[in-house]
Amino acid sequence: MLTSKLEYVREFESGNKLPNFNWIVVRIDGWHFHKFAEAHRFEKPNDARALNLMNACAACMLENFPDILFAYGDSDEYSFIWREKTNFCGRMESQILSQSVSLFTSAYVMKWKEFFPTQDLIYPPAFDGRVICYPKIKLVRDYLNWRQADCHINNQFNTCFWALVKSGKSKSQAQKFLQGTQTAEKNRLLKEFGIDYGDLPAMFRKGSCVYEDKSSAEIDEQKDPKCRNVVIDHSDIIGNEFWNQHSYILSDD
Ligand code: DGT
Ligand code: MG
Ligand code: MG
Repeated sequence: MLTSKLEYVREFESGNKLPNFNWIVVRIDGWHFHKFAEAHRFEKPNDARALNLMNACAACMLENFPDILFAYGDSDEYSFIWREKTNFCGRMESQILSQSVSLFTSAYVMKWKEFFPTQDLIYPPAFDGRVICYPKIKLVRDYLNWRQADCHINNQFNTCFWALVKSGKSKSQAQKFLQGTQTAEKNRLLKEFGIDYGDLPAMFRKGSCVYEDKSSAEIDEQKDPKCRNVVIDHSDIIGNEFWNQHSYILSDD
């Protein structure tokens, strides 16, 4: 009796159902990771342990959420592309977002020791998240192009910045020195420090892609058919080659 009388409070709940026939992108980003990276002694400008941990969390997302088709990440961020026709959580934005952020964060904490065996996790990391809907596949491709281009620009800048700082310049001098420089000038500068930009690990230059590999999946009768063959690589996703070779990823029906 009492509960039915009180149920009217439910009507105050607001929910946002994401529009049908839209690809859903969830982007997660580390909260104040400049501070978190410092506190946990991340190597500069790229800490392979931290990036591999992010990649393992992204793989965990694909293993747990079958409607995620593709993920791309670099630095402290990851973007997840959900099937256009997903009906996960009835397409309710707050549920998709909160489940994504909470699973990613708990995986980050659970897997920490595996990637940082000699560094304690000294305070709880947090991630923010946002949802973006794209009605056309071209927009999804352009979104991914934008994130990979951003990874390149940031990585090239950071590599130059830390090379200058290591050579004795102050942080503000290094910042000033790099102001307005173009890609070719930055590459020349790195050469002077004995760094060939193209030789840096692809994970630093290109970021990471996580997806289900259906092309080479061998039929393993022991394996649960629901279990996805999730792979991580550092492909160039701006060109068409990757998408021509993996056309099944985004053409999912
Ligand atoms: P936010 O996202 O507004 O809460 O603030 P931040 O500090 O997370 O800034 P953001 O997301 O724009 O930039 C990522 C920060 O994370 C950047 O300041 C450096 C840090 N970071 C990410 N990956 C690495 C790494 O591999 N090594 C080091 N040293 N720092 C990293
Ligand atoms: Mg951040
Ligand atoms: Mg970030």
